[in-house]
Amino acid sequence: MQRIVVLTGAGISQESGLQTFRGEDGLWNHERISDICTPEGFARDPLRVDRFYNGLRAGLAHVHPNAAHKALARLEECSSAGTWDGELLIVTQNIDDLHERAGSRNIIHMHGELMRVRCTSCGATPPWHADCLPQTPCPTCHRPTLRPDVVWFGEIPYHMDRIERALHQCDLFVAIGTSGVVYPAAGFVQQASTHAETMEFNMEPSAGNALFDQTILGPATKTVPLWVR
Ligand code: BJW
Repeated sequence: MQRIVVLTGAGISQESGLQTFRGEDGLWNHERISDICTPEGFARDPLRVDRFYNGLRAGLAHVHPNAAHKALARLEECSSAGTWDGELLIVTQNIDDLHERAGSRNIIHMHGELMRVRCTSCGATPPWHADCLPQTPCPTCHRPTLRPDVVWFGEIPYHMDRIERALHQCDLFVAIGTSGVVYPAAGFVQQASTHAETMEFNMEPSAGNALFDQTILGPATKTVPLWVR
């Protein structure tokens, strides 16, 4: 049985029409990270942060999974159908839902999900609704303590125990479309490379490129389907 962990970043959704963070026309070129992507920024101006994520939510409604998302979903399907003796876990840093819409099921959103909100009182993560505001009561505990279900800088990403276990047990670690500058995800290749093969798919070598056994450069919609084929 082959165990594969695939780490995805904003680059896999770029050809669906979603902006990456750090590219030439990246999201961070128009916003200060400290205003949007930190708990302090949200405490200072929750409406501004809400506006930012509402803009991303609106954009998400108009995009579709691309050939790279679909290729990964097909690989998982081969495992369920018994035509491949393997197991695929997608660990995505992305808050979009394009992997799910492509059909992937074994997936961890380590940085949260755009289409959910999180209650800081009870921890519930109900789906986001258009009338959700920072003062809206949580549907579970009724306190007005909802925030975007997004992991900001200084916060601990979700499901780290499960991710660490999967990295420890995998035979192949693949990173797709991530710049390799944000930890802990940027450190996964080092953890996996003690015992597993490692591969990177990107437009250009990422920050951690020297740690990968193999690099495949090019747009993910071309390179990933060729690899999965
Ligand atoms: C294509 C393509 C195509 C384009 N085909 N490829 C100093 C040293 C080390 C660490 C730290 C430090 N100071 C602070 C830290 C920690 C900090 C950190 O890493 N900071 C660095 C910036 C220095 N990390 C944290 O705070 C994290 N928490 C943490 O560390 O807790 C401690 C802890 C952890 C574990 C256990 C115990 C304790 C939290 C990080 C939260 C990140 N959140 C964000 C925002 C969420 C969503 C939102 O607001 O919209 O997550 S930031 C942003 O960056 C987002 C992304 O998921 C993340 C990574 O970005 P990604 O996906 O790599 O996108 P880009 O744009 O950077 O790159 C795109 C890539 O695609 C490029 O390489 C392109 O070439 C490529 N590409 N088109 C293929 N078509």
